Amino acid sequence: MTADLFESVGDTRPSRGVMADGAVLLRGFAKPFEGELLPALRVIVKQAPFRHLITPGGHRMSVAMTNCGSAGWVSDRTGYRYDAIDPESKQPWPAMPPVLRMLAARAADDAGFNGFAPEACLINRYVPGAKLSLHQDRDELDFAAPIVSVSLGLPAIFLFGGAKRADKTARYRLEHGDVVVWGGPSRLFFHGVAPLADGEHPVLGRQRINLTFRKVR
Ligand code: MD6
Ligand code: FE
Repeated sequence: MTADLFESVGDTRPSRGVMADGAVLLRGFAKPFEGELLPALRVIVKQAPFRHLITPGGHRMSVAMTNCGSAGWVSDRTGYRYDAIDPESKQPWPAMPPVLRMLAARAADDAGFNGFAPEACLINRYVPGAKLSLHQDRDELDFAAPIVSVSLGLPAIFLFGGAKRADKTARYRLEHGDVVVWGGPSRLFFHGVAPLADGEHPVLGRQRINLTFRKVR
């Protein structure tokens, strides 16, 4: 039922909705930052190109990833971890641009999490068909801090469950500029992204970019 409140119907979308205790959807929150955000992302991706990581189980992820900030999320045969060094370039990840830091902090603030200072920004790139299986975000040391998630480009269906993997999932359509702030009681809830539907976004073309900001330490 709740999910229906956030379906995109013309321009009647509410600007804000509660997905669960601790999880808030801020429609279009990133739009005012777009002009600075997209050029900043292009610079990062030039320095640290998208790559398909291998899971500990040996599967190649369909989502391509990179990072900026003082730590980046990586996966390989040995497991998941945060690393200050990009394993491809052997260099530190690109610094987090002030516009990204500010967007994340303002969104968190708006959702009631004051003083959010992310160390890592994981940048995910989906092409049509790419998906993210149901998972929990639990590689961070500090679960008191929220995660701020920014969606850009093609819309995606975000699957949002509960504390147990088997819990029923709600579906939210996340569009260009939408921000989800997620913490507190739902910080460890299972979630994923359904296979991306094909389409052409006027600004980003045939892809979806998602940024997740995390406090790691
Ligand atoms: C995505 N997001 O939207 C993947 N995790 O592409 C996530 O896995 C995620 O959006 C934790 C909190 C918010 C998220
Ligand atoms: Fe996640």
